[in-house]
Amino acid sequence: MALVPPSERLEATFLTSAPDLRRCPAITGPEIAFAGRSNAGKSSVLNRITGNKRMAKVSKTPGRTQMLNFFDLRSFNAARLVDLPGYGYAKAGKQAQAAWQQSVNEYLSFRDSLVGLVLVMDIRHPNQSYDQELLNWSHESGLPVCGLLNKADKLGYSAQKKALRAFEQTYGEHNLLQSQCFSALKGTGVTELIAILGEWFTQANLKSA
Ligand SMILES: Nc1nc2c(ncn2[C@@H]2O[C@H](COP(=O)(O)OP(=O)(O)O)[C@@H](O)[C@H]2O)c(=O)[nH]1
Ligand SMILES: [Mg+2]
Repeated sequence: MALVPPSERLEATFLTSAPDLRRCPAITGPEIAFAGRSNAGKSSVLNRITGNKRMAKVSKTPGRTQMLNFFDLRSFNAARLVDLPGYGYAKAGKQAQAAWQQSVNEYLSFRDSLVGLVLVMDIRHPNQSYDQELLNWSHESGLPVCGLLNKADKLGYSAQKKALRAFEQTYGEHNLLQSQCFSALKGTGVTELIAILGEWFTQANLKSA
């Protein structure tokens, strides 16, 4: 994968992993969380926007994939990206999945620093059941969310637009939802996603000032 130009990435360094909300690091600033089904390409998206291979490595390290992983952002003062454990991993037992759900739900419900959620989906089959739950929940709780239709390179241009429109129509009422086609492989949508994250961080800083 080619490196993206500096203006098209967010410099980030791994801070720590936490198994649950109680063991998350002390809050220093706004956080944006990344969620998605296992294999939707969450690690690849994070790697692409940070241009940092080590980041994706952390996101893929066995053990850490079931943790909440925190990354400090250089570009925004005291801001962080949080990689949530991927859901629907078939090989994880029922007990592991339940523990996952609990830690993610607690983080999303009670982490005061959370200012936005990026939901990574495969553009060929977006809006699966837990995606729907997260999207409905973010609507009800007033949390800005970006529905990222990843692996756009797997479809032709018009099929991408069609998938995007269908997804947007499903959530027409959700006024805090932005949708974006993305390709971690090709870099499609990187500038747009970084702009959305920047907007959320800026709004958070204005509120806290
Ligand atoms: N064609 C294509 N493949 C992708 C893209 N993003 C991720 N993948 C592939 O999808 C698989 C899962 O990616 P990964 O980032 O590990 O997914 P995660 O489980 O959600 O973290 C890997 O084989 C990636 O190479 C993309 O934008 N386009
Ligand atoms: Mg991953």
